[in-house]
Amino acid sequence: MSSQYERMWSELGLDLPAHDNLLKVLAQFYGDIYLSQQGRLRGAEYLDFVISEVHGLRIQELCKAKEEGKKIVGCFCVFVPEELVWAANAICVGLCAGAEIGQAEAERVLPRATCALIKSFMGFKLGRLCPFFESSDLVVGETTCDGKKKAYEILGEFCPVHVMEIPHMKEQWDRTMWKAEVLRFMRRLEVLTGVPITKDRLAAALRMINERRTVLKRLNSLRTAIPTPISGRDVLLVNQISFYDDPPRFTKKIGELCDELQQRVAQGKGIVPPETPRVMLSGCPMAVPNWKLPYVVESSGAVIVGEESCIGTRNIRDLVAEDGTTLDEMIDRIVDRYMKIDCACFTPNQERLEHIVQMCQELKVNGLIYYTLQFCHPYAIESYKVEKALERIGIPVLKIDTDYSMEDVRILKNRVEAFVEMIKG
Ligand code: BJ8
Repeated sequence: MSSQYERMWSELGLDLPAHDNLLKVLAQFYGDIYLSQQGRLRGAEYLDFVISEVHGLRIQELCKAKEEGKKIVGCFCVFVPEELVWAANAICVGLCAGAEIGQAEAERVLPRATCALIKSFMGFKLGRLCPFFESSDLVVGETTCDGKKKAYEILGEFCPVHVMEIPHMKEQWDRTMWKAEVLRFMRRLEVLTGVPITKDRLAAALRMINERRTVLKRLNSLRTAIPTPISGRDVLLVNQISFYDDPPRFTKKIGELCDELQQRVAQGKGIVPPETPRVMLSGCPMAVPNWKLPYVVESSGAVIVGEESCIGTRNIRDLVAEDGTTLDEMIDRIVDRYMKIDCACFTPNQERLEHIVQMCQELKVNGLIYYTLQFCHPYAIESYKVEKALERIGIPVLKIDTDYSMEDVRILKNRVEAFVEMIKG
């Protein structure tokens, strides 16, 4: 792929030798974790293709769109109302934040004791390694956790950044503030693109993103079957790709994959034997290519049947109601939908506990693995309440606190294997 796209990457200003290295490592990692799986679906070819072309064909599409006058808006958080981005005729993309990359550059501007996700996006930017970043005309940050909030101030020295203030409680006042923030974001997008967000444009964007969320809901509901018809690794990948690929294409392809899954379920076929322990992951988001823990879990005799995470159920649980008839009503529907997000940055955050309990029951899990990135206080501290809530319904919990390095794989594997043995019963 390198030679074919080298000119484009160089025009985007990427550090070509370092980027080449990254692609090589990624290809090897993907081969080991994904292509080695037995009994994958035909529909997984789409996933393999998107990943193999994620810095190639997709970037080419973005460059072409830019030539035609479109703007690219990059973001990191599911709190950013992407419907507005599409309604302003811009393209919304998730930015790379899931690899241990550009560490030295990142640690020049950030303390070492910063969560891996933040260090990763800073490293991708300062190391000039992410073509999505380099294509972005605007990066949208948010005041979710303190680490991100302060890191965006620094990131703003290297690219245009718009920071959205995120409420941390769910009182009426918080909703009022959030609506003001949504409107401020809308105006920023209109200035960026020169395209006014009209009622019709917004209605079309709401429909498009709702359709994408709906197909992901269908996927999640199909995997509740026993035996589960698809690996957790593949579902994580589907969720990760949903942040990069063109939404209508993604919806169509995942719809086809679901048709195939439906047949599997009807035939009682699974990706693993029916007695395989079913595990749910919960906690910090796993941005692409963070596949370490899912790989460890699924190579230790368990199967992942759910992800209580932003790159998982949190991003698809709620749709934006499409019954708004005026622009203001539509904005209200967006505001309400995003206020339902139960990120650990909220206090109190009882809904999250209820959602986790509900998911564990619906997915018939044998155990939950609570995953945090080191130095992520919101998720690490909330684990106390999650553990207690699950104790009440008899679901065992294993807590894993890690980063993006591969150094602890052996230790993680030992711990996960012991947990899987225990939940087998
Ligand atoms: S809505 S989970 S995507 S903020 S892992 S950077 S919280 S220290 S990522 Fe998130 Fe939005 Fe919430 Fe979801 Fe901070 Fe924790 Fe790091 Fe985190």
